[in-house]
Amino acid sequence: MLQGGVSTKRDATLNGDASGLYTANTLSVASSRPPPPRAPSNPPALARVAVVDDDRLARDRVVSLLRARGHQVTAFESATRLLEAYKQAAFDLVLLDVVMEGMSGVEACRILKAREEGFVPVVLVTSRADPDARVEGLRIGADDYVCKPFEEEELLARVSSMLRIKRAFDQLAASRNRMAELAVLDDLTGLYNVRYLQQRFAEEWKRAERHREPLAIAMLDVDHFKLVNDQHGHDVGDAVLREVSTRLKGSVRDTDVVARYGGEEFVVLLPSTQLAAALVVAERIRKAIGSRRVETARARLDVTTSIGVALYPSRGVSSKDQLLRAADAALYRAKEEGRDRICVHQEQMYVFLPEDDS
Ligand code: GH3
Ligand code: MG
Ligand code: MG
Repeated sequence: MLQGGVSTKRDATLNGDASGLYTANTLSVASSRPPPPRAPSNPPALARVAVVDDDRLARDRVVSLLRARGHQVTAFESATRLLEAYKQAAFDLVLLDVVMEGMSGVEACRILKAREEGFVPVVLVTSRADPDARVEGLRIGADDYVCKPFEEEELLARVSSMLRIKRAFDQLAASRNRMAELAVLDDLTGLYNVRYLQQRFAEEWKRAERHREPLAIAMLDVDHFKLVNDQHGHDVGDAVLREVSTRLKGSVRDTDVVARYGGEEFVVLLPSTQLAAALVVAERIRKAIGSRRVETARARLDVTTSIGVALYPSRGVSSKDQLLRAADAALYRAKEEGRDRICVHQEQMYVFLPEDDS
């Protein structure tokens, strides 16, 4: 019987070399999803426009002008109403009358611009043509202004120009998000890269220490992978790594962190996970990769992995580097014990010799 209630199928032998490792070779199943991609937020060519004016005639004129151009227009009779609706609705442009009963357009603009939710252009529509009023509007963050009475073509031209800027801004924001995503992903497999792993590992370690929560780590290495490259070529090797990554990702929860550690080596961080649960996950991974042949363009291959598991807290593990080294030592032992198996670093120092599960 192993610690944490995981039962052995055959016998558990005390390992006399005090290495703190045991190996296992048992089974179970499950699945999960990779993190969802972030959707870009391009506004449609036809925009969602908010028109705010306390004068009904002036408001209706702008609304019908914009609707005639196909825009989706919502009209508000006061700045307060706009601000209430603004939390739920997403607008691509706001046209704000300046002189209104209650809250002025300038004040509403100041409030809108203080929110950091991407870029939504605000155009002030003002009957105050004096330069001071215009300067004040622009100073508090308005993006443009139109003087009343306005030419319809001028208003439409300013609306188009603002929407062009809005679209450019959103495209830039989307590609910046995509770049940030790519910066943390491994090119070949789409798993997290080492840089991201190190950052998350540091965070998860701090959290585990502070809240006295367990943190498990599994380190995997594909067995005899060099043979795959040698016998079938590097591109088949790459395809195998991609398929291994897919099966690996499909075997863990969304909250677990799966990274390519280098070459054919992978690391899974399992936050808030005790030893018994970590073993179940490791076994699920081993089975997901090894129980079905990997199909590539030129070959169907049997692929197996060796997995080292370590847990914080456990004896001899008082830093995150020690936790990583413990998993690495356990992986090394799994290789030594014959590959296609799990080895666990723990204080009881058991070597587990499982029943043949084929
Ligand atoms: P073991 O069971 O002891 O792990 O044996 P192994 O052959 O898997 O280990 P070894 O470290 O000798 O070989 C790893 C091989 O992985 C060698 C290297 O060329 C290959 N490799 C590393 N990165 C990539 C990659 O991105 N694509 C491909 N196709 N091969 C890679
Ligand atoms: Mg290997
Ligand atoms: Mg290796």
